[in-house]
Amino acid sequence: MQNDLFHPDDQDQVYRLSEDAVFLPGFIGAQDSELLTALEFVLLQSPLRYMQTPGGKSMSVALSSCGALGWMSDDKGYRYSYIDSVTGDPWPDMPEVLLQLAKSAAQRAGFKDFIPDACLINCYVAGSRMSLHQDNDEWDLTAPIVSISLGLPADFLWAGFTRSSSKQVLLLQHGDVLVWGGKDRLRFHGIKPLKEGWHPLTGDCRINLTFRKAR
Ligand code: MD3
Ligand code: FE
Repeated sequence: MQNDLFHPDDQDQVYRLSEDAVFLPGFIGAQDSELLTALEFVLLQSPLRYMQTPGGKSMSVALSSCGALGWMSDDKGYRYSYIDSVTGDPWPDMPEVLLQLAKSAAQRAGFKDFIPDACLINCYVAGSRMSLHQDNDEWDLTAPIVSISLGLPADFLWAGFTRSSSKQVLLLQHGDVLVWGGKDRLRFHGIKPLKEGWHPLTGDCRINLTFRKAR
């Protein structure tokens, strides 16, 4: 029988994937519903939308943002903007519960004083995928990226520093957090096509939040 008194909660586990990459399974814990409620309010102001790649293809992941800066893609390329081009307004404020979780995850992973100015919201349904890429649209590549997974599970692929480097797979589940900084900030990564399913809090989708210092 498992010794419950001395068995650490899932929430306290810290796995180092690489020198500057940390996996915090279940880090979100019981704050999940509060977080999703805050997110619903954000998405009422800047709804999820399917963006076009610079090459003119529709992305299979629906996107929005909150915080001072939001990420966008169109025929002119990828960039951060202070204005949501769909609403013509600034992006919604980053809810305090999201900001504090991102800061505490960064702290837990050993990155002090992380102050994100952008939170990208990715929404996956069955079949949605994100092909292998690097995140390099940010001004300050010394700041880490904190990612929170919610809802349906997905296979996350992470590789080295070239597209053809060998890949590892990590199953990301509801409440899991990843932090990528320092030497690991420019690793190639992606998400395999989402499998059909149902999650009590998000229904038929997976939501991923990534907190960044864009400027
Ligand atoms: C590794 N999102 O929005 S999160 C993205 O699950 C993105 O939606 C994926 O890749 C998703 O750009 C993966 C995990 C993640 C985020 C940023 C990283 C891994 C990273 C930056 C550098 C290296
Ligand atoms: Fe990415």
